[in-house]
Amino acid sequence: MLSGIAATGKLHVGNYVGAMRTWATLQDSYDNYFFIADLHALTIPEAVRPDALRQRTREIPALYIASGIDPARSTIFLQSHVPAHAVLAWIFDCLTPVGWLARMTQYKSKSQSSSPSAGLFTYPCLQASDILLYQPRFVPVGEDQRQHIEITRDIAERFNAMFGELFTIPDPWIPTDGARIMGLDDPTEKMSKSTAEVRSGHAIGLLDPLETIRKSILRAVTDSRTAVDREDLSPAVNNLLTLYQVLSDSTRDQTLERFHGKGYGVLKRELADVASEVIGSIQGRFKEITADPAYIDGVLADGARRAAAVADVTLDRAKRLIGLT
Ligand code: AQP
Repeated sequence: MLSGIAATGKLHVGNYVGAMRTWATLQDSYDNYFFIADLHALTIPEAVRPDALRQRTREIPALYIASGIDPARSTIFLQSHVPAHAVLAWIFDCLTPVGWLARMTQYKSKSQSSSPSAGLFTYPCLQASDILLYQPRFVPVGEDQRQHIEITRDIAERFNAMFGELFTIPDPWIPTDGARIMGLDDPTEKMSKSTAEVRSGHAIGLLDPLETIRKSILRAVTDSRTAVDREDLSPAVNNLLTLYQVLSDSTRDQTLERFHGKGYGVLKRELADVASEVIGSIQGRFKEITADPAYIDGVLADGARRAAAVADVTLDRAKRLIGLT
């Protein structure tokens, strides 16, 4: 199993429930690789702040561990520490039709501003490389990553057909609930790290002060009604209910029964309580983990060694098949 998170901003509750929480739950059943996609953080150069990037590449692995990922059972590493990612990405750049990349919704939405970089266009090839080097069967991700897994499968199949069977074709593993958490300030937009950088009240940051988290939830957009109606949920109220459900480990039915007919204020207060409890305990573990800065460096160095041992073998096989010796 393999997955990762781009070091593009502060991690939020969507990253936790859509991805990290699933990783922690599944980690006992697989051989796991979880990376921090620092190279993907460079695709919009105007947004790169070197000091912040350096800080994130320490903060994110600490949050992985604080969220329950155990470095003894799962390999945690930085993408840029394993050079095979960039080499296989180039091979994939050369065999991926431009039309496949032009269809990617992330490129279409993020290329609207200024002059898009070549990296923003070709990053799906790097992501395919990130995944296929480890030959995973599953990639646990949120709903927004479905298209990326599809292009990864297409690239793997194209390579296998052109040069010989090498890559395992991975399946996405998308949680049934919480796979697409929406912004608290706009339920039509996915909660996102980069939006949170420019809009306060958009996201619930995993490292935000608990008081800020509570305020953001209490101020979350709802709709023109005042109470929960399980037969007629607006996207905003549905988003708050989903967050409550996953953070409290309840079922959909339990959540709907609990809040049906109750005012939005009650839902928000109870969500704020459960979010503070879950995120508060992640923050407590984060504090312990980061008390010794050498600890994370050690985890990343060990992770890079373990990851490279697998990635280099796959890269070597790909190079041989394609004629690079
Ligand atoms: N809102 C979300 N709800 C559920 N899952 C989500 N994920 C992201 N946002 C949500 C999942 O988190 C993992 C890491 O995402 P990523 O950083 O690789 O890319 P992203 O999906 O583009 O995340 P962001 O937060 O929206 O970042 P920016 O702002 O940089 O684009 C993935 O498994 C993703 O599905």
